[in-house]
Amino acid sequence: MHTDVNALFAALWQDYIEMTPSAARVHALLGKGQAIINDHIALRTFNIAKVNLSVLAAHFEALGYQACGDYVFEAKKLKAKHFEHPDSTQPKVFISELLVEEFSPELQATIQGLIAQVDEAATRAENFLYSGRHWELDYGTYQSLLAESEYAAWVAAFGYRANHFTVSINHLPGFSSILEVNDTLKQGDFVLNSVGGEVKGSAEVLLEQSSTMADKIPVAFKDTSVEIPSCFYEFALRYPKANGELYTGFVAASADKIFESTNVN
Ligand code: OOG
Ligand code: NI
Repeated sequence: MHTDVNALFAALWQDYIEMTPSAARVHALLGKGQAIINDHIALRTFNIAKVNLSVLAAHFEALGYQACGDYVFEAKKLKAKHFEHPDSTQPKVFISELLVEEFSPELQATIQGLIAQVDEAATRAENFLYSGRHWELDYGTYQSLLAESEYAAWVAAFGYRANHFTVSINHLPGFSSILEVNDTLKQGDFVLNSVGGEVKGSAEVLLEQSSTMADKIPVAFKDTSVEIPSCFYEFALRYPKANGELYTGFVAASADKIFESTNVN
């Protein structure tokens, strides 16, 4: 486990930009050379005890993060929690886990077979949250997972790493609305996730979000190398609650659509 929250995020970021070649262009376009404040990052896993949400969360809890919200995604068969640090300038963390037992016996057997290859000690190692895949995977297995769950296929292909970072529009000089951010991205030739509309959420639910569609990068399978969707960039604008403080939670109906930023089409 890391003992320094900044060192953990620096390592997560280094891994993320290798998976997401367009991240540097997004930064150049929106940040104009200035530092960008991240609203949150997200990680994915399976609900198998060796690697479940709590195992990932322990790495953040050791740094002072606390669980603050629970979310359920019935159709996608996922559960999630979000975590906040006492220092509100640190990014929030959204961790989800796939409810493996709700899928076909074939998918369950495949996932159990992958997780059996994970060394339990590795899940507590300092680098676990950006250690990628701990198993062999052939392309045919990836495709059969994809047919049942895009999420299962993504975790099988990429393992443990941030699947997105999120620009805090509240802290982004020169932009006052999410529409301006989206227009700038589209003028820069980025493809936005348009599932349910380019802007997810509203001022009424205190959170507006948008995201790019994931980059495609070559991934080495056991038998071949294929370009598949890797990681994406998200943009979030938070609104104040009645007490004047910015809302810090997530919105399940919006998150449900953000997950689709790693869909193959
Ligand atoms: C997480 C999707 C949800 C948000 O901000 O609502 C999310 C994921 O794609 O793993 O990031
Ligand atoms: Ni997000």
